[in-house]
Formats: sequence, structure tokens, C-alpha cells
Amino acid sequence: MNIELIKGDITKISADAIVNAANSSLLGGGGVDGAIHRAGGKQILEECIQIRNRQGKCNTGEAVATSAGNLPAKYVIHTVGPVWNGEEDKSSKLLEDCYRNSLQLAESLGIKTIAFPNISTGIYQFPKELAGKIAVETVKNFQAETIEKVIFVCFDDDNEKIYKKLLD
Ligand code: AR6
Repeated sequence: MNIELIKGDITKISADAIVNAANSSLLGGGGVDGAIHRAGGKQILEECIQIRNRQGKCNTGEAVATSAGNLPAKYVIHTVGPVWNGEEDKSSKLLEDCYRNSLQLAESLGIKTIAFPNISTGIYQFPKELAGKIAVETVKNFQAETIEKVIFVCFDDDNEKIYKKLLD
């Protein structure tokens, strides 16, 4: 599995799947979630509503998939990161679940390339260094069968620096 770092906007990435840092409601929000729904159009929200009608809310650490509407990607994988509350062990495990469950769902869809934002490190205030370490370790430990490339998309300078160091 190749691991790549890109600085920029995940809505512009033409991977098979991009991951959304959503919330449990799956109905959109700010940050990368807002950007994905704005750029992808109403198709994504409609599919999120169907998922909610089927299974209820999406719990923290879990992942669900929709198509990607007007985005260059084929799928959006929506995962819900933990809100940082200082409970390091519990939050770290939930963040690890986000990455692992997203990768597993991608594999079940036969996906070859997947792009992740830095889940939980914006509005949810997870410490960026720790989040980066968890993201990179979880991806490296994943036994991939269909996935050939994972792209970490860093939007802010801090995360770009952290991921450069982690991936060196
Ligand atoms: N492309 C890539 N990364 C981005 C983009 C973008 N267009 N925009 C922001 N980021 P956040 P969270 C980065 O706040 O912390 C929403 O309201 C950003 O710099 O989007 O998981 C949801 O609905 C940061 O590094 O997500 C939830 O309620 C990273 O994406 C809540 O925010 C994550 O920041 C989730 O909070």
C-alpha cells in the first residue's frame, strides 16, 4: 500500500473514495463535512438521510458510504470522529476505529485509492500530533487487499508539518 501526503482541499481529489469527518446525525455541518456537502451537491445528503432512516444515527468510530454526487471521487465514506475531552485512551481507540472501519468499508466496495482528512483535528479539537500518529499507525497496520493507495489530505499547515515528519 502506497501512502501519500497532499496539502489541500479533499473535495478536489479524484480518489475512488474520500472520507468525510462527519457527525452522528450524518446531516452535514461545518469544516470538511460542510465543504464535501457543498461541493458534492444534494445527492450525498439524500443518501445520508436514507442511511439514517435505515440504521439511525452513525455512532462515533463507525463509517457509512454514499456516492459522491458532483465530486471527482466515486464514493464518500462518512465516519464520525471523537470529540476530544481529554480522555486519551478512550478517544484514541475511537479515532483508530474511524480509520480502520473506513478502510474496511472501502475494501468491501473494492476501492483502490482512498483519501483521508485529518479526522477530529478541527472542530472536535483532538490534539493534532496524537491524531496524526494514530492515523498513520492504523493505516500502516491495515492488511489491505484491494486498497493500493492511501492519501492523507492536510488542509492546515500544522497537520502538513506533522504528517511530513510522520511519513518521512
Ligand atoms: N479538505 C480537507 N481537509 C479539510 C477541509 C477540506 N476542504 N476543510 C477542513 N479540513 P473538521 P472534526 C480539515 O472541523 O474536527 C463538522 O461540523 C481541518 O483543517 O472538518 O472531525 C462535522 O459535521 C481539520 O484538520 O472535523 C462535525 O460536527 C480536519 O479537516 C465536526 O465538524 C477536520 O476538521 C467534526 O469535527
